[in-house]
Amino acid sequence: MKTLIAGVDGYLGWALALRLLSKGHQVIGIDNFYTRKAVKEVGSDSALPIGSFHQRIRGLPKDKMSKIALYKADVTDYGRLKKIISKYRPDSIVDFAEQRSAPYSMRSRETASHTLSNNIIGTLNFIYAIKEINREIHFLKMGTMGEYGTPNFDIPESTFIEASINGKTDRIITPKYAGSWYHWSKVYDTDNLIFANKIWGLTTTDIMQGPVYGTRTSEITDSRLFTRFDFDETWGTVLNRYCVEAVLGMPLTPYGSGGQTRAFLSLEDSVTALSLLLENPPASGNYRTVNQFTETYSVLELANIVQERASALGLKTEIKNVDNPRVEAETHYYNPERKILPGLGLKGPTKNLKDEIEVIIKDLLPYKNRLEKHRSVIAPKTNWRA
Ligand code: USQ
Repeated sequence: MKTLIAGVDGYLGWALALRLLSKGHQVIGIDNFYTRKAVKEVGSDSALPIGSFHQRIRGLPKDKMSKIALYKADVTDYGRLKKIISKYRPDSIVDFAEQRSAPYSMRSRETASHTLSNNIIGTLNFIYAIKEINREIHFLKMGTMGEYGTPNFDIPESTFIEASINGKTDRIITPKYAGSWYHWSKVYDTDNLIFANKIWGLTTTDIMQGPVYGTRTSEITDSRLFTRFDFDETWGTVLNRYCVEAVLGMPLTPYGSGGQTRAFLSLEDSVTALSLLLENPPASGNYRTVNQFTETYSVLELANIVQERASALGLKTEIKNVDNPRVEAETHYYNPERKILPGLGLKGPTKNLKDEIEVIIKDLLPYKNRLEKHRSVIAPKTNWRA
């Protein structure tokens, strides 16, 4: 299989490239290296050191090195994107090349505008490139569980649901109610993909993924192969942040009362899920919605688990609920459906959450001094209400 990964330099992009290469697939990677720059701009850095992209490729075994090509390219540059896709004519395209931070999107009009234009236009460019070059390319688009918000109904793993309004029944797109401009940008992408599927029959998998945690996959066996790992308030996600806080002896920071429940999965399970979806595309011309996660937890439950694991490793950690900078429900129903990935073989978490947390903390400990330099970027500053 020949797969183009947009955003190949990112947390998931690099880990997926390693997985596909290890399965003998060919990878064409593109990236504009925006995340590296944006993380530096907030005064932070990846907790785990990563080389330049070319250094990373040179660290691969020779047989894998020859199976990956890299292009510095921006997905909003349609001409360049189309040229690369035309040159390689991949079987599948994975799109991670989106501004991925909710807090960044909420900082100002400019960051909201950048998020919406980068994400929506990037996806539109892929839609047009696939339509023009080869409509059989399977497009695997990274959406988010956050598209749905936290509704008081089970979140179905289906694009449409039947609804009755004033006594009349019809099929409607499953309702979405996102919680940041970032999450809304993914809702708009979803609508555009559903429409492109309707008019041109593009074969699409739209992945509704929850927050990912972890430092390792089966391919990340030594530090030269590390993927990036962010922990600052803008670019880090909750469980990865807690692990850094534990390593630094800082209090763990559930926002508000901590009852916010989300659908989590490990980096290992994320790349397993992604490769299963790539190797098992929907029937030609179909659009498929997948809820990608393995377990649900509230952010307070996770803080308790990290505290306990950290303590087993000799790290004393407090939990300190902080004023919630976001506008979100802290007590709510949450029950997303999960059938497609278990049907393909990803039944539950491959590794126990507690063990994974221990692996993350052990991977971070050698870099404690590096993390110390960035202590000040951990506390939340971006306020949704401001
Ligand atoms: N949270 C805390 N403490 C923290 C950080 C976050 O309690 O120190 C809470 C947030 O208030 C929120 C939850 O944890 O309720 C998740 O926040 P997050 O920062 O881990 O994740 P989020 O902003 O939702 O976005 C992340 C990724 C995004 C992905 C999304 C999946 O950055 O790219 O799409 O997770 S989901 O959350 O399901 O929408």
